[in-house]
Amino acid sequence: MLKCGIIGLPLSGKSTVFNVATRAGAEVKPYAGGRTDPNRAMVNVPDERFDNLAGLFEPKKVTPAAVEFVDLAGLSRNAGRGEGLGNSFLSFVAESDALVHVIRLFGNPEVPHPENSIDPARDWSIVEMELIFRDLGVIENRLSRLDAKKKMTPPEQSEYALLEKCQAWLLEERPLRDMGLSADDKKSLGGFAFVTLKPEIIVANLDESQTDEDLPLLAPLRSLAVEKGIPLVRVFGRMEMEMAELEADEQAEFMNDLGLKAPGRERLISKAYEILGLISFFTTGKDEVKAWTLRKGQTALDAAGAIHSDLARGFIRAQVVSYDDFQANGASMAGCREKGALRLEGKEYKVADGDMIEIRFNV
Ligand SMILES: Nc1nc2c(ncn2[C@@H]2O[C@H](COP(=O)(O)OP(=O)(O)OP(=O)(O)O)[C@@H](O)[C@H]2O)c(=O)[nH]1
Ligand SMILES: [Mg+2]
Repeated sequence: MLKCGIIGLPLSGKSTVFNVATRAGAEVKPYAGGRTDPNRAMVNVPDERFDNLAGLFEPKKVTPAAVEFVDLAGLSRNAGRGEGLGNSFLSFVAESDALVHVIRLFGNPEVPHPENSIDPARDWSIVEMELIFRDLGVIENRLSRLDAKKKMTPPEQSEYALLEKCQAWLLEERPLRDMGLSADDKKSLGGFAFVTLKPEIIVANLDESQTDEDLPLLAPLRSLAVEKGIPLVRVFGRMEMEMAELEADEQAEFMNDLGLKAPGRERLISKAYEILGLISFFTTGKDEVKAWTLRKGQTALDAAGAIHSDLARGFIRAQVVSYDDFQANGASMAGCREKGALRLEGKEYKVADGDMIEIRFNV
C-alpha cells in the first residue's frame, strides 16, 4: 500500500489535515504533541468512473483504489541533526512514498507558532532544510563506511561517485528530487530512502477568514511552489474537518461559502495519487468491481500479476477497453464486442489510466 506521510512544523495542523483526508478522528490539540507513534488510516481514492461502474454492474462487492495517510509528529529545527524527535520521526518520513507538507497560514492566537510568526515560505524552508540534513547524514555515514574499506569493488566505486554527486548537490541546499537523476541512479539509491527524493505536495492550511484566492499571505508560498514545481493545495483545515461530519446538503452549502468546488479531502487524495505517478485500471463483474493501482508505464503483465500470480504466469492476452470507449459503446461489454471496441493486448502493452481489463490465461 502506498503511503503519504504528512509532515510540517509542530502545530501547523498536520493532524487536522489528516482528519480532513481520512475522517479518522485523530486527536487535535493546541499544544505540540511530542508523540512519535503516527496516526495511520487508509482512504479510498475518489473516482467518478469507478462509482459509475459500481452502479452499473451492481456487484456483491466493490473495492476502490486506496492509499494510506500517515500523520507524523511535528518536525522541529535540527531534527535532521538528531535533536528532539529527530531520528525516529525521520525514519517514518523515510518509509513514506510521498510527502504531504502542511504549512500553517491560519493565525489562531490560542495556538502558539513555534517560530512565533506566520511566515509560510520560511516554514517550508525550515522543514526542507531538515530533510536535506537527514539525507546528508545518511550519505556521510555511507561514504565513511566505504572510506574505511581497504579496497572498494567496482559497484562500490560507482556508488561512491554517485553519492558524492548527491552530497555536493545537497550541500547547495537543494533537494535530490531536483537533481534530474536517471531511473537507474534512483534505483541504485533506493536503499537509502532519501527523503528529498520523494514527491511532495504543499498543503496551505487556511482559516475560514482566508477564503480570498489572492490572499497576500499566500503569495510567497505560491511562487515558491511554482518555482520548485511542487503542487499546492489550499485546505481549510479546521473548517473542513468539521464539515466532514455534516450531511451532504449542508456540506455543499459550506463549500459554497468557502468558494470550493470539491472538498479538500478529494483534492488532496487525487493530487497525492497523481504525484505518486499512479493510475487505476478496473476489473468488473457481478461478483466484484475493483480498481487496481499501477504506476504509470506498467504493463498488462504487471496488471495480471497485481490480480494474481497465476494470471501473470499463465498470461495469454489482456482484453482491454478504455472506460471512455466502454461508455461510448452503450456501457456494455456486449456492445463493445459488437462494435469492435475490445482490444486484445500482449504482455508488453502499457496500461492506460481507466482501462477496463480482463486477463485471458491458462495454467
Ligand atoms: N483557526 C484554525 N486553527 C487550526 C486550523 N488547523 C489547525 N488548527 C488548530 O491548531 C491546533 C493544532 O492542530 P493539529 O492539527 O493538532 O496540529 P499538528 O500539526 O498535528 O500538531 P502537532 O502534531 O502537535 O505538531 C489545534 O488547536 C487546531 O484546532 C485552522 O485551519 N484554523
Ligand atoms: Mg499532530
